[in-house]
Amino acid sequence: MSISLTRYLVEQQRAEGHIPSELRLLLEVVARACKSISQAVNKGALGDVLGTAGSENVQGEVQKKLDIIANDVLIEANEWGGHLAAMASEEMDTIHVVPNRYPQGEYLLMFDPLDGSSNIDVNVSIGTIFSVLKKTDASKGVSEDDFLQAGMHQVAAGYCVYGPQTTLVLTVGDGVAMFTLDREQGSFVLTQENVRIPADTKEFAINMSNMRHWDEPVKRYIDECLQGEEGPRGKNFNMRWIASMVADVHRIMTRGGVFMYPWDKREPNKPGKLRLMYEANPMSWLVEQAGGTATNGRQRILEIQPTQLHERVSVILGSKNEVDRVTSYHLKG
Ligand code: AHM
Ligand code: MG
Repeated sequence: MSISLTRYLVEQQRAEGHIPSELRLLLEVVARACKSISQAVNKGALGDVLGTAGSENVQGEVQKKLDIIANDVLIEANEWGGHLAAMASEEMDTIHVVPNRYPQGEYLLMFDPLDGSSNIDVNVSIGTIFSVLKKTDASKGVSEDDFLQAGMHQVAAGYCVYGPQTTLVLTVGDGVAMFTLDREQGSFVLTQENVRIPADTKEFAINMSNMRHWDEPVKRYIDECLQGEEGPRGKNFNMRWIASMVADVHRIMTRGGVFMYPWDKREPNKPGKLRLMYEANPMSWLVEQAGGTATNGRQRILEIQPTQLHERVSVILGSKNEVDRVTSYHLKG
């Protein structure tokens, strides 16, 4: 008998006490929004959803039509339910406070509505990443400061990958569960529980074209992998790079591996390319919940105290023994 996302969440709420009803509602609404986004993604050229929108986001990146569509879907789905105080997104300069006409809840939702945007027009996997926090002071109005909590305070995190299948991957702090969208039923069905990332791997993911800009510890690690059986690692490695963090992390969730988007010398003043609050934090929590590790090379990502909504971070995550190795190379250097 198949278990729907709704049933899984109700059972979590009942048996484990992990999910208050407001959070359950929030997660169901996010899942519903992901279904709509999946539909828009699937239409492609037939739905006039490909190409650029002719605008830039706060980080100076050109926005694709689907970036904006996905952002709007998530905002519209979530603002009226009474479970949220505010939302923040890669595609919005500042936070979106729930309008006065709707009741305000205590939760804060952050998302990268469409991750891996460069893959949209070429029909390669993309995804949505989300992270949920709770306001620390329920008696005050919501502001951007409420969002600036370290990742270890997340109460839920997940992503939805729009690939050959649409798969929602979720944690509420009790391990990681995967749900596959059954398009005939219109619902997400539980397809894997207790997802575990093996501690060892022979696969790494990094954008090799940036090699000349990397820092020494990253160069050393990749160089040792490339030497294969004849090198210090004594085994051959395989490489993958999808240019969509969601798809790369999903592969790691499924069969292990290490993913890196490290700091590099192209823009030395930026700590990295990926964003801490709505990319690195949710992915790091999911990875840790599946037995993996996530650091910025020196520190556990979930312990980083954010100072800005859109701040960036260096990311090394996945199979524990590999991430520990890369981290140790940084700490020794
Ligand atoms: P986006 O959120 O604007 O799509 O950018 C983030 C993406 C990640 O999904 C992916 O790992 C990385 O950027 C790819 O970068 P690059 O094009 O440098 O390979
Ligand atoms: Mg992104």
